[in-house]
Order: sequence, then structure tokens, then C-alpha cells
Amino acid sequence: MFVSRQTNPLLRKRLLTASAAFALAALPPLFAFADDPVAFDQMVETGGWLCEEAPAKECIDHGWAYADRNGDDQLDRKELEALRSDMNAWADWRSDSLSGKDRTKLSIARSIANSLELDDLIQGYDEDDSGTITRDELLADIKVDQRPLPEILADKQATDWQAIGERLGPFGSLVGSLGAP
Ligand SMILES: [Ca+2]
Repeated sequence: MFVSRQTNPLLRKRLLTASAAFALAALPPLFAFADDPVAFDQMVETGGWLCEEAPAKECIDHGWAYADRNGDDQLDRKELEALRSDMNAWADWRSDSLSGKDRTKLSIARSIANSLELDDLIQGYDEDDSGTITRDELLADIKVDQRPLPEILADKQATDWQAIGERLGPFGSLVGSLGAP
């Protein structure tokens, strides 16, 4: 079986990356391979060290490359649906191997992701009314610098969680709690 029941630091990093990917793409986890926990897991695993150590841009590029399935450098509704679908499949697959605290965070992330109306979400970010989300539009509330993404997301001067929450709708205010220690 694929599921390991051991909890280890890698899983924590994976969860962090999954949250970041989700935060970035749905906000935030993408389909020819919808419902593919293995592809998502590989994305999360590779991204774990990258996102912890490298400048945020490299982490964002990594998640973006996964989410932008057709490679047009924009996220459309189908791609967001596929991202959500993969994240759910991955969460089912991984849930048993996470600690109670991490499982709770994952559960919150899933609740938010699954409550999102994707058309409303796109509208919330789509400044130029193209019907899709560009990288600049997605990062409107995050000031990216040379630090790793988790540090930027934890810095209230750099990340406007209130603005992000407003874009995400009714459950948006919960999003900030995902990054809490
Ligand atoms: Ca695309």
C-alpha cells in the first residue's frame, strides 16, 4: 500500500507545501490526471524543501507549473477544478499518516477549498476580466521578496490576509489560521 502510517518531518513539509500550493492556486494545492494523489504528492514532496529553503519565486513557480496544466501561464476554471480534485484525493490518501494537528489544518484547508465557488473566486482575482487568473493577479496581496514563501506568508507586512480572505468569500477568514504555528 502507498500509505505510510509513520509521522515524520517530511510530512510536515509536504503539508506546508500542499497548503501553499492550495493557497496559491485556489487560495491556497494541478488535468489530464484529475484525482491523482501520486502526482500531487510528487509535486508536494519536491516542493517541500524548495519552499522551505529557496526564495519564494521558486516555490511559486513550482506550484504554478503543476496548476497551469495547459501551460498558457494563466489559471482557468478547469485547472482550478482539477487542482481541488487532486488535493482532495491526496488528502484522503495522506490523512492517516498525519499528526492530529496537521490533520486538523488539512481539514480546514479542504473545507475552505471545497466551499469556494470557483467562478466567484476567479472574478475576485481577475482584474482584467479575462476569465482567468494570471500570476500577478494571484499574488496581488502578497509582496514576494527573496525570503522563502512560508516566511512571507507569516509576515503581516508582506501578506494581506484580510484582502485574501475577502477574495475567498464566507470561509476566507479561516485561511490565515492555516499558517499559524
Ligand atoms: Ca492555464
